[in-house]
Amino acid sequence: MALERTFSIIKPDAVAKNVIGAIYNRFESAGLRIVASKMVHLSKEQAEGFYAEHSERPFFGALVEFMTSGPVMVQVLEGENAVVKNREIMGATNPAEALAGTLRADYAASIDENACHGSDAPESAAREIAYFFSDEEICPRTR
Ligand code: RTP
Ligand code: MG
Repeated sequence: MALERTFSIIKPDAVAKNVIGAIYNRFESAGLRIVASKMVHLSKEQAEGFYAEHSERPFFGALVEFMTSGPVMVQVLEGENAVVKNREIMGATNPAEALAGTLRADYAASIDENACHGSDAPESAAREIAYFFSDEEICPRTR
């Protein structure tokens, strides 16, 4: 299978818990490569735009407030089947339902503060990557 890219966020709760390195280790151990990365503190406008598909949902205000509560790490992950693989590494949205050994089982406190984001399809991955990174900021493997 060809290489695929997905977009990932380590959310403010996980950054505050000081587990960026531990989470990067999970990605790398699963064969995903970090090909772009930066720390950002999202503005309200950035968070609202990123989660625009959820703007009519009852949890939208709380989601935006949480996502702007502290810095996040945003990254592009590259590898075979990267979208699905990252979702498997993350576990279910609600940590109470996440399988043992997944990021959300290990690091998330609740469905509202659930440690990480991962694109849910190749199309959303392309849109989300472009939301945060220019082409020049992405450094694919060369060796
Ligand atoms: P994400 O987009 O953050 O990777 O999470 P996801 O695909 O697993 O879940 P999604 O349905 O896209 O929801 C986005 C975020 O909104 C919050 N949420 N709260 N209270 C609720 O019922 C509820 N449902 C979703 C979660 O924080 C979820 O990550
Ligand atoms: Mg989602």
